[in-house]
Amino acid sequence: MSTLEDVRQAVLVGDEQVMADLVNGLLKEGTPADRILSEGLLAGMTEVGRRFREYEYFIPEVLVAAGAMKEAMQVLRPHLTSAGVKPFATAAIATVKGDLHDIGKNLVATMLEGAGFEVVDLGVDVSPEQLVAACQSRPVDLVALSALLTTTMPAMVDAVQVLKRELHPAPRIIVGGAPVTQEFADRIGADGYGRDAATGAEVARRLCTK
Ligand code: B1M
Repeated sequence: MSTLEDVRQAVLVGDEQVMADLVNGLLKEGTPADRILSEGLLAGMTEVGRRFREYEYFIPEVLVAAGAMKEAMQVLRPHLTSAGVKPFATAAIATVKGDLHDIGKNLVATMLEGAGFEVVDLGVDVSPEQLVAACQSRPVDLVALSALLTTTMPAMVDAVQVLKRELHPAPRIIVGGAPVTQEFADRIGADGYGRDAATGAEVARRLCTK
């Protein structure tokens, strides 16, 4: 029988091999997917962050932990999203220029899918011009931007400015990521802010219902 603590530990040691079995085991026993995400995977990743900050972990350890998290998400994703529902809006999601962090962005993408969006994932290190081009190539109702570094927050400012200047009507814009706050979102003219992936999806849904 697997436990949420086993999942947390597997993230900490970056054990990709056991992830699918652990997550499938918990799902079979009836553990809700959102608890596996928050109390297993995210709890592990938070501890990885603390160890990285305090020089107990270095980049290789962080990368294997990220690999284990990704492996688990392959199994968990279909259980977090509702199947077969017609998308109620389209969201383009990206990590801003200069920033390569994608774990949080991928979670937000999953939650947006779960909230009924069709999600176009533009990846990481995405420039304002790429965002504009993506919005011009198909109808996009919402742009979701992630930044994990204080040094890439200015790229978020640029992205919001360029999207609002070039697109009429501009899509709704929601921002998030560890260094991003509601106050920053308001200051740069974003329409919404998500503290975490679940809140982000709720705010996104509200913005697109207005
Ligand atoms: Co980096 N890194 N990293 N890193 N990394 C951080 C962010 C850092 C806080 C670590 C630290 O020093 N304590 C620090 C930033 C410091 C700062 O700017 N204040 C840092 C640094 C410095 C760096 C490098 C510069 C290190 C170096 O090379 N010297 C470098 C930069 C590379 C670059 O981007 N150009 C770097 C590299 C890396 C790796 C490649 C090794 C790896 C990324 C792997 C990957 O993403 N594929 C990595 C990782 C894994 C981390 C930590 C440990 C974990 C990040 C993570 O995935 N967290 C991180 C420390 C930490 O955060 N504790 C750290 C789990 C994820 C689920 O959380 O992304 O915050 P997060 O997403 C959350 C919320 O923020 C929110 O929802 C999610 C939860 O529900 N959210 C949104 C995110 N986006 C949202 C968008 C929304 C709404 C909500 O709406 C659109």
